Order: sequence, then C-alpha cells, then structure tokens
Amino acid sequence: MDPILMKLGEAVEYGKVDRNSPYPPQMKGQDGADELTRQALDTGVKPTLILADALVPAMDRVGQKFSENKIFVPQMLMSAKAMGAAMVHLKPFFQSGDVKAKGTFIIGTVKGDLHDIGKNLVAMMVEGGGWSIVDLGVDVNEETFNHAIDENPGALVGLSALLTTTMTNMEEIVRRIKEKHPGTRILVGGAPLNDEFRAKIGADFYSPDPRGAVEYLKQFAA
Ligand code: B1M
Repeated sequence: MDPILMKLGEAVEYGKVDRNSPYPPQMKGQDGADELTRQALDTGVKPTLILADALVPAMDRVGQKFSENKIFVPQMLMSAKAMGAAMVHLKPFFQSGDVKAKGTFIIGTVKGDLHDIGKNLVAMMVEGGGWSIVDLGVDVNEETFNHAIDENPGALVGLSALLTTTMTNMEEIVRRIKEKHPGTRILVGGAPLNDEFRAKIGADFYSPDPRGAVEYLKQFAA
C-alpha cells in the first residue's frame, strides 16, 4: 500500500489530528490526518482510494479495539476528530459543479445517536451527485425532520443510525414522517441496518454505502 495511506490510517486509528496536536504522546511531532491527507492528494492519490484504503479501515480497527475493551470512548473520539480533519480536504473533490441542483436531500442521524462520520460521508457524496443538502446533524427527532420537509417540499429524506439501540428510533421517525408527508421517500442506512429492517419499518430504500444512496436518488432528479 502507498506509505502515505498507511501512515494516514495509523494517524486516524491512533487519533493524531495534526502535527501540532499533543495526542497521542507516542506520535508527538509527527504529521497527523490533516497533513497526511493533503500529502496523499498532492501526490495524486484519488479521494475515493484515500477513503477506502486508509480512513474507513482505520475506523473499523478502532471499532474492533473498542469491542475488545482495548480502547475507550475518549480514544474513539480522537479517532473521529482525526477522521474529520481528513474529510475537510476530501469534501471539495465530492462537490458538484452543477449550477442547478437535482433536488433537495434532507439528512440526519436519528435521535439518541451521535455518530456522524458515515452520515457526513453520505451527505458529501450526495452533494457531489448534484443535490442540495439540508444536514440536520445528529440526535434528530421526528419533529425536526418534519419541519425540514415543511420547509423543503418534495425533498427526499435520509436517516442514519449506528447503534442497535437507535435503529429502533428510526421506526417512529419513519412513521411520523409518512403520517405528515405521505409521499416522502425515505432512505435509511448505517452499519447495523439491513433491507429486512428497512422493510419492517416502512422506509423506501436501504443502502449500505453512500454510492447506493447516490444511485437511488438519480431516478428522482429534477
Ligand atoms: Co461508537 N459505537 N459509540 N462512537 N463507534 C460503534 C458504532 C460500535 C459498533 C463500536 C463497537 O462496539 N465495536 C458500537 C455500537 C454497538 C451496537 O450498537 N451494536 C458503538 C458504541 C457502543 C458507542 C457508545 C454507546 C459507547 C459508549 O458511550 N459506551 C457511544 C454512543 C453515543 C451515542 O451515539 N449516543 C459511542 C460513541 C462514539 C463516539 C462519539 C466516541 C464516536 C463517534 C464520533 C462521530 O461520529 N463524530 C464513535 C465512533 C467513532 C465509533 C466507531 C469506532 C466508528 C464509526 C464510524 O464513524 N465508522 C464505530 C465502530 C465501527 O463502525 N466500526 C462505533 C466509519 C463510517 C464511515 O462508517 O458510520 O458505518 P459508518 O457509515 C457507513 C455506512 O454505515 C453507510 O455509509 C457510511 C460510509 O460507508 N451509512 C449510510 C451510514 N449512514 C448512512 C445513511 C444512508 C446510507 C448509508 O442513507 C441515509
């Protein structure tokens, strides 16, 4: 693998945000996710490869270590921060040059859930596909989703959940959106979900990744 991508993966895994950040002490003075992502881009590595080969596998390793009690929430948080520092540099590459948006896509992580990296990636890619994004952030309840649809008639909606405990919150959010805005198309995603769950809660589409979301939306483009 490209040595820069290897280092970048390590920076995210160990939560090294940038050269000046004092955490983790064993990486003091080394480049962090910020510098390494820029270096990778400068040497011509494709943004999609940076995501697929360095960033996403690094977060998987973080999750694995957390499951095994080898690291705890503060370390996961530093890794998320490092991932965010990398994503800042990738975002411009996923932005579309389209002048007229294909439509509006409202997205949020469901109530009770604070995970936003996957949701941000989906938002970034969908925006790159030419859609206008209304990002409601994390811990979003049904009222907030419905209010956003009131403000953006005809918008499609994306719900993200990373916890088995919060994926159940989707069911109520989907029900309340469909009650108030029956024609609204709802797309769901997040690591613990699958299509069976999507069908059970009455959402319209499940995608395991941002690409699937972009493909699904194409048929509704204005
Ligand atoms: Co937490 N966390 N976390 N966490 N965290 C997981 C999810 C966990 C699997 C770790 C583990 O135990 N192995 C576990 C969940 C277990 C479960 O429910 N079965 C877990 C836990 C338990 C927790 C806490 C409860 C820990 C605690 O406090 N004891 C707590 C919950 C807080 C809360 O939300 N209320 C917690 C907290 C956190 C941090 C805040 C520290 C941090 C999040 C920071 C942030 O997001 N800003 C964090 C992190 C970083 C993780 C892991 C390590 C990484 C998540 C991530 O960003 N992955 C995660 C382990 C793992 O995933 N391997 C873990 C990378 C990202 C690109 O992937 O989000 O899956 P993902 O998104 C993918 C797809 O799922 C899909 O596309 C994305 C790109 O491919 N996708 C969609 C996502 N949304 C979509 C929407 C779509 C379509 C596709 O359409 C709308």
